[in-house]
Amino acid sequence: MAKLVVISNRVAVPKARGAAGAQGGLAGALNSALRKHGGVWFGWSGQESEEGAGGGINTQTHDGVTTATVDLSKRDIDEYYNGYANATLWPLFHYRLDLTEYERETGKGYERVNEAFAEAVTPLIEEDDLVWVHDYHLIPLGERLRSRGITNRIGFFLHIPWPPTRLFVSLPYHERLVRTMLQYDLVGFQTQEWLDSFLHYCTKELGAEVDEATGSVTLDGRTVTAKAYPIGIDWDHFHAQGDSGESRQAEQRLLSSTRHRIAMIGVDRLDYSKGLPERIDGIGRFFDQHPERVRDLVYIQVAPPSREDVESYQQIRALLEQKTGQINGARSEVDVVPIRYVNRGYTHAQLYGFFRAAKIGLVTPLRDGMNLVAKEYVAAQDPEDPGVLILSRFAGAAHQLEDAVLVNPHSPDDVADAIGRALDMKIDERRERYEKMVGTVRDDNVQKWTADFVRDLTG
Ligand code: ADQ
Repeated sequence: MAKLVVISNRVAVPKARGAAGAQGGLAGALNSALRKHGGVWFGWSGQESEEGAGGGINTQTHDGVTTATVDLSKRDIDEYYNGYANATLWPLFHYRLDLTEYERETGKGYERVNEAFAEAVTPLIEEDDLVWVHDYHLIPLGERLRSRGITNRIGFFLHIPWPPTRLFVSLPYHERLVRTMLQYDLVGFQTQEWLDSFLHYCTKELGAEVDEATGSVTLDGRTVTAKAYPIGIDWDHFHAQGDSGESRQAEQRLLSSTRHRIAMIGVDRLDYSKGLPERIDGIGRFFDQHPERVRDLVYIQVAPPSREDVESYQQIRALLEQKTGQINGARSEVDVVPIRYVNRGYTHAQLYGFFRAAKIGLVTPLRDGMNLVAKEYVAAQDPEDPGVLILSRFAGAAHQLEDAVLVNPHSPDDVADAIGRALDMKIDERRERYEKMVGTVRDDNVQKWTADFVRDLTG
């Protein structure tokens, strides 16, 4: 069986046995795929050093999986990571032209780091290895590997949306970027919608020959297959977390602190794509329309900060604090505070407990490649007395979870109506909706996602 070489911006260095449970779904699934095939996981260590990626590779092996990491220089982190990846590609791919920065210098930094990654990882790739590159940080990496004579099968998976052609063409050198993608053998997207946008671009802007039925894209004599592979959660691992004392304690803690009120929960990285201020507006609208229901409902927002070096992320944090403060200021009583805003992360075991205690899960990104929180919320429900998932139509997950209460996250009225519906929903309807969703959450899990991609990459 061919060895697998996984390449991503960051590497989750596997902990020694016993501590492995602390890893998230994606890291766990990639680790198990790497263990199965034997393999290497290459990427940035998360550390800054003066020499950067040229300073050498640090390798570690645990449980049959080798991780190989390089550091980045301050300039690389500024230009490649905070700059082009997170201030240009991330907002653009989430349809936020208003937040997208176009700087030639950061674009050069992006290409420089991709080149340095290719240089560092090439000696690790042996004949017949399968190479799997992840996400928007590393789009041109496959082409950089090809230029070094790597002829192995190379696949790429995009974890975030692919924007419509009309938005995408605002990116300077967009054609150059997409042409590099045609150097892969397999390109994966989360949903058919993002795949369609990609194929549309290839047809209209590159004049490529596209077969929509098979996803094959041919240009200048090279053919790449593009296909949708919806990512899922690690169902077994997540349920094992739910069985722990830590999880039950978290559930009890939430239940006893909310007492007669129904808890509604949101768990998101603090990111403008997650629609947090818009969500708070929807909750505010609900309380405006039903002031008495402040005694029925408490909203808990768990949002640990991320990418704090990027200005738009500092702004979103300030805006969220301001909006939450306004509602709490206007509607709190001595014994009732409508919104609890928690600025930290929790373990998956604790999140499982919170999800189970919360009778409404509110997941309203303005745009999201998939959104695993929606799937985790469903997975954590009590089948006999499940809660209600309110889900944005613009999350990739909405394509699979059609029986959630789907909302337009831009409309405070729509979100407010959905909250009212969820609060009053009878047990029969809650069960019916849950039963329709839980099968796909369980079966279309992260192991299936990994196996499907690797099977197609093997060809
Ligand atoms: P993210 O944008 O990070 O992922 P998501 O898919 O929701 O979004 O995954 C977040 C993960 O982090 C979940 O497992 C969640 O439980 C965890 N998490 C979130 N908040 C947390 C907190 N406060 N404490 C602890 N854990 C927390 C990107 C794309 C998504 C895509 C995934 C996977 O943006 O669209 O679904 O990759 O491909």
